[in-house]
Amino acid sequence: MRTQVAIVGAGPAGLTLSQLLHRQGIESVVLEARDRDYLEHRVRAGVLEHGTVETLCEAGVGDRLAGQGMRHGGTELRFDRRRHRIDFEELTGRGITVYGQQEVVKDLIAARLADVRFEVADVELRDLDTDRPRIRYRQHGEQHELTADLVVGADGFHGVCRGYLPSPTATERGYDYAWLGILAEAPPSSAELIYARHDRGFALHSMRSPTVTRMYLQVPAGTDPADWPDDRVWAELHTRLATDDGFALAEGPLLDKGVTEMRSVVISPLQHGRLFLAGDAAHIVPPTGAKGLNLAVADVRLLSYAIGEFYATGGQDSLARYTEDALRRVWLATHFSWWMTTMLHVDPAAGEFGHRLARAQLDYATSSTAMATALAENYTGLPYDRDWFYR
Ligand code: FAS
Ligand code: PHB
Repeated sequence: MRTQVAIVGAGPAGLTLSQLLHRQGIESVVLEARDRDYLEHRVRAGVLEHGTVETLCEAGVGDRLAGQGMRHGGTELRFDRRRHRIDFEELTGRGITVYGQQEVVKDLIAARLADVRFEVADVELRDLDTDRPRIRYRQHGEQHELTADLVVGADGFHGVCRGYLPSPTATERGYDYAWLGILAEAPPSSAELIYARHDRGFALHSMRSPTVTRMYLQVPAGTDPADWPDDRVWAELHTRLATDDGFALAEGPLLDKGVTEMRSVVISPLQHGRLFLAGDAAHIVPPTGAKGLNLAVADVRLLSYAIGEFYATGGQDSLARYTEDALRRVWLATHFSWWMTTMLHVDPAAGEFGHRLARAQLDYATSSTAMATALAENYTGLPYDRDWFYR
């Protein structure tokens, strides 16, 4: 088989790129290890930056998002049992949209179904340093080979494509804590997200629909979800989210429970010959700033500009500078994710000095318009237009 762009991975990065290229008349084939049902039910991110929403709508896959996505004009920081709203609209003129990652993936698969190969295995990349790279893979027991002009590794942090970079560096930082996430069949108890710092740890109240709430608790790294029976989860959420003005948290049956480890990793370079990495294959961030999914979309928006130029003019300058252009935004998002994480989580290793610094940042972010604007600008999303990327 032959195509113009071969993409490994049908997550948000791979599927969004395939759709953006399709809208430019550029062919692609997406190779995916899992089956469609798994991808469309994997519970992950929930917050879309304004740029991500714009990108999906411009790409022609925003109809359900426009109808079902929940638009938020702000968020709440909660500490000392008191509420502090950060008004995104007033500070930046923009908001965010809450719409589950699995819904984004459903919309993209529906648009790209003819060009996605599910349940592939043994993906191997070949001839990346030539102008005819090849991908060998197996599907349903048969061996296949796909030739292309370009290969994009969008296969997530545990994928194989990063392994084809000759000598990448990984700049990283670990955290001594993780998130226990639950999905509950309960109406959200707040119209907007609540980020709470309590002496016992961080808690986040998010949502997926008017009847489904998504919440997280800071737990020690390596926590086993089995150690957190439902009643213990609810008791801890009530404690950490309590306010003096009587906040009431609605309970309901749990639909999902899992632990997400927290790490920051940035790979460099993001390319080798005709191979380009995007999304979690290239970087991961702690979920506190809601940047993972949005960074993946920003990467492929940038790649779609460079690939479009390659096919329109034959020029390869933008492809050659992809790493430099992508990592500028990746490090801004990595910094914001680190700042939100250290400000809102109780880190035993940080001691009293670290605790006081975190409290000072919360006090400043909720009393200074300048600092609140910095938070709002990062949270709702940095610009995503071509000029900003190539500034
Ligand atoms: P993905 O990992 O989504 O997709 C990669 C795809 O490649 C997968 O479908 C995989 O099956 C496939 N693949 C892997 N190896 C392959 C191979 N060898 N051959 C073919 N296909 C292969 N982000 C947030 O912003 N907020 C959150 O709350 C949040 N929660 C998360 C919870 C969990 C448990 C995890 C793991 C991540 C979470 N993230 C969150 C981050 C997450 O949303 C990612 O940023 C997002 O999925 C990145 O998208 P992709 O880069 O497309 O990678
Ligand atoms: C979610 O709804 O899953 C979510 C929201 C905000 C975050 C992380 C996760 O910062």
